[in-house]
Order: sequence, then C-alpha cells, then structure tokens
Amino acid sequence: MSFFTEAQVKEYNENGYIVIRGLLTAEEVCQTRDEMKRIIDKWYDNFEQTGEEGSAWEEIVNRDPAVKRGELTPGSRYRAVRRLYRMAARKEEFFVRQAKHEKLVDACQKLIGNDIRLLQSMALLKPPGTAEKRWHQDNAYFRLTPLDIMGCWIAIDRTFLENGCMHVVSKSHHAGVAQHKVPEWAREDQGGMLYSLADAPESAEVTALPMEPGDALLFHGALKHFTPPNKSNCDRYAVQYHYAAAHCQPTVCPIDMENSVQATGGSGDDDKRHAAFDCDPCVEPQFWFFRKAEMTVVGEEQGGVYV
Ligand SMILES: O=C(O)CCC(=O)C(=O)O
Repeated sequence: MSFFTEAQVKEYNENGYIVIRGLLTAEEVCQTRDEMKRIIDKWYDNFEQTGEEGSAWEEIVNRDPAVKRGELTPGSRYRAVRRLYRMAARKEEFFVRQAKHEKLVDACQKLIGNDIRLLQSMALLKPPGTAEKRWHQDNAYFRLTPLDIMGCWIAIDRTFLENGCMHVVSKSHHAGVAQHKVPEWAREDQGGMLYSLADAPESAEVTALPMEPGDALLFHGALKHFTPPNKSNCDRYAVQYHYAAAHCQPTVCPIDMENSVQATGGSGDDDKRHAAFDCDPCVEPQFWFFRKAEMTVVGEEQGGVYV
C-alpha cells in the first residue's frame, strides 16, 4: 500500500526531513509507553534479584550515569533510565512490529531503497532535569556509504521547547557529515552520548519541531539535529528507529573496527587492510556504536551484519 506521496519525497530530499503528523494512533502511543515501562520493570526485577547489569553496550536498559554512580536518586525507576537499546534485536515483539510499520516501510522504500535493514531501535526517555543531546549527524556514528539512511523519531509524549523537542538544521544533509568529537570536559562514562559536531550550528539556522504524541520526524542520516535539556516537570518519551538500504557498506577499515564498541576481532596484514578501505577520517572509532543491523525489514536475510 502507498502512503508516502511524491510531494513528501520531494520535501524530504530538499530539506533532509519531514514531520508526519499522527503516524501512530492514540492507542499505539499508549501501548508504546506501556511497553517501554514493561521492559524497564523486567530489567529492574532481574537486577534486584541477581545484581546483574550486563555490559554497557549489550545492556538494553541504559541508566543515567549519575544514577549508576549513586550521585542521583530519581523519584522512580523509570526516571532513572535514559534509553532503551536494541529492542528489536532482543526480539521484543511489540517493537519488532512497530519497526515494520507499513507507513515506515513505505517511506523507507521511497526514500532509501527497496531492501531495508533496521540499523537500530531505541527508546529515548529524557526525564525532567536531564541534559541536552548535543548537535550531531547520525552517520557520524554509523559510518556507512552511500548515505541511504533514514531516522524515524516518534514523539510518545507531547514534545515542546522546554521538555527537549527535536531541533534540526534544514538542508544540512546536502553537505555530508562534518567533524565530530567528544568534548574535552566529558567523563569517560559519557563519551558516546557526548560525541557531537565539533562546530554547533548558528541559532539562525535552527528549526525547532514541537510535536504531538504519535507524530514522527523522518530525517536523513546526515541531517544536523539536537534536543535541548528537559527543563520542564514533564517526561519526554520518544522512540527512534534507523533504517539503512541493504546496499550500504562500512567506510572504515577493520583495524579501526577492532577498537570499536562492537569489536569482532580480525587478522592479517594491517597496512593492506587499511589500504582496502576509505579511512578518512579515521577518528575516534570507539564511538562507532551501531555497526550491526538489528534485523532485515525487507529483503533477503544476510545475518544483518555489515562488517
Ligand atoms: O531524543 C533525543 O533527545 C535525541 C535523540 C537523538 O538525536 C539520537 O539519539 O541520535
């Protein structure tokens, strides 16, 4: 079935993003929030019984580093959590189905390619008092080429300036991915979260995108975007999926991958292996988190692994 129009394709290609109002129904929005809380409850119950947390990368529930360090005691377990990761890869059925939402698949096929992989599924909780997500472009993390990559950020709560709605720089995707780095003042346990554009955009270039629950932002893998701190008393739940066309390939060499979070190891002559890849810029590979697709959305199963 066709949902996404030619006019929407044009708008996305020109601006690097488009907001789809009411992608999810009110009922789907409530179910999404319930599912997020169910996963958090499941994780906490296990944590309280066993004391097991899992490794930083493999962990589905990502708590605020200040909570982990015992420096912050939030009002509830939900407010301790900043993100859920890889729900689809972990076969959480609700999120597997949502990632394959027919409107999203239609948009993906019109925007990035016929065969589609889910690069990542994520829930973003941003409780009151939490910090900004600094300016970045998602392909600075993925490092895939060509740039047939689309993000979909869905508001579960009403999002507005004070609780940290999405902000974008329209048309910024045309210039490709600019330099990213971790600020010098970052703590070691914050590096991945703070990896961001070396030069933040001027405020005159920025568009704020307040959204209602169920609205979705579809955005290009090189679009500059950011969310400000949550200065309100309200929660700001969102879910996010990233899709890549099945023909996308890594642009970095295996040696750098070996230093990355998802290192799989490797062998052979380092110089030759470097030479076989476009290694420019070979910087901070430890922040290239999301190199394994979580699942195939459309097309042949290939294990969903890029590297
Ligand atoms: O939801 C947010 O606050 C920011 C999400 C985002 O841009 C990201 O995870 O890349």
